[in-house]
Amino acid sequence: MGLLVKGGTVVNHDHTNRADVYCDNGKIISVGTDLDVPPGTEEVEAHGCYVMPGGIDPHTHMQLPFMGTVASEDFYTGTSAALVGGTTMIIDFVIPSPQQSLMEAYETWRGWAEKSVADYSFHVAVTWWDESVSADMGTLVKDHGVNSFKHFMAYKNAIMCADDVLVNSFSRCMELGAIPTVHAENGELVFHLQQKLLKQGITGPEAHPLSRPPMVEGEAANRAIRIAGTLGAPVYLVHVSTKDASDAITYARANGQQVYGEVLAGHLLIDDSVYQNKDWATAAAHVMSPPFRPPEHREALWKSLQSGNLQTTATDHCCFCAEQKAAGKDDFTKIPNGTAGVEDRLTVLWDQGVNTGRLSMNDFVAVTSTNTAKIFNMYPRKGSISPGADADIVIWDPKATKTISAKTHLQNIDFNIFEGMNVTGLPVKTISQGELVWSDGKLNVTKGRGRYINRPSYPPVYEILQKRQALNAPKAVERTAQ
Ligand code: URQ
Ligand code: ZN
Ligand code: ZN
Repeated sequence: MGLLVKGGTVVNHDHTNRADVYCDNGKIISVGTDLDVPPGTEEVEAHGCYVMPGGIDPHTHMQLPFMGTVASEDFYTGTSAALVGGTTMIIDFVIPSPQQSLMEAYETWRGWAEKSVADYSFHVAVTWWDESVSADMGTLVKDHGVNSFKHFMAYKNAIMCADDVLVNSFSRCMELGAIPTVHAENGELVFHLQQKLLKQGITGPEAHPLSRPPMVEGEAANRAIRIAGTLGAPVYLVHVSTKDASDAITYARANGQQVYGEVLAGHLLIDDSVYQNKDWATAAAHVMSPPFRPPEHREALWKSLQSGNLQTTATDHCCFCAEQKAAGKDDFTKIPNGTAGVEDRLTVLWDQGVNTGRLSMNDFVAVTSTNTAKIFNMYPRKGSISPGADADIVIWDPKATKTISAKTHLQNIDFNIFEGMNVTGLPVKTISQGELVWSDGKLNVTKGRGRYINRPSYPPVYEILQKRQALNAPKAVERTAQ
């Protein structure tokens, strides 16, 4: 049975117009006024609201096994919270242990994700290297719709990649038409600074940002960009948190390099004063990597987002409750890294982005949905209100208000980094796969309704890069025999 979204104003990344939207069989059929729809079509009221593409969060970690525990949010509760917040798709991460087959890890995560209630896809992390990793990357691209591979430059003695792995894997990505993505922090420097701080007897959460100062991100960001540039590969930097890294991206893009940057809602709103909180648990609840930064970095990130030098927003939703964080009571390096956000991303970005004039509504759609769909080659199936696109829609009431709190959020974590924030503008209805799943404060989903989304290889960037490579192909010097 179809749905007719009536009376709203459609906001896409590139235009805004008063239009109704008719959906059927999970797809958008038509957009416009006076639409011809079958009698008895269910109507969804959108007067006074904006009708936008459902949010896509390119960075989540549902039920991630990490630092001796498992993230408290699983794929069912996490995608439920996402839908309530207007996000209709997540891209999560398969993170093989070093020496673990990528295919084996991929099958494990696919099993975990079957209980999802919203659409999902996976970046696959390359955490070690040999020919079998290269082969598995090929299988994942060719047979499983993976077109992005993650590399952690941090987390020494765990999942950290040294430069040789980056060079091998970025090169393999180019052969396959996949995009390498990186967590850019110099893991050797972090490890050194962590040991130094512990020796100085600084063991609390206040040491966390001291062990990962902005230059630690700036160096790694620059290194990843240079490695990719030398190889001719694109590169996508996740959770850019500093002016250092966003400047490196801006410089590379200004010189024609295919570099993309993602910024977290948390890094756009929160600064490093949280680590000075006298309450240990509150300070520890904010321990994530990269850490929250001094205010000047936050302003630089907004400017980069406004200027288009950062293209996507995410949350890095990776939940650990108080008793899990307490593992690091006497040693900050043992506090599981991660914070939540999948339910609040759109709301806080509307409040601090659109309501303040930093972002237009079209910019908002671009950075919460469309740009991610384009970079990871799902557009216009995802990230668009247009005929043929998936019927993933958020109906936004710009006048609705609420106060964000862990007491009322759906996320399976006992803390909210946006606690107490009064916001104006809310997702009042969410349509996923053409079904009205969130409305009137009620979530109506069945476990397992979420779909795995294949992302074809050869994202748009590759046509450009292949032409360049052909133009600049090296030529041997012809020498006459002496
Ligand atoms: O580094 C990441 O993105 C994962 C392990 C989540 N934790 C975090 O602190 N960001
Ligand atoms: Zn990360
Ligand atoms: Zn992450």
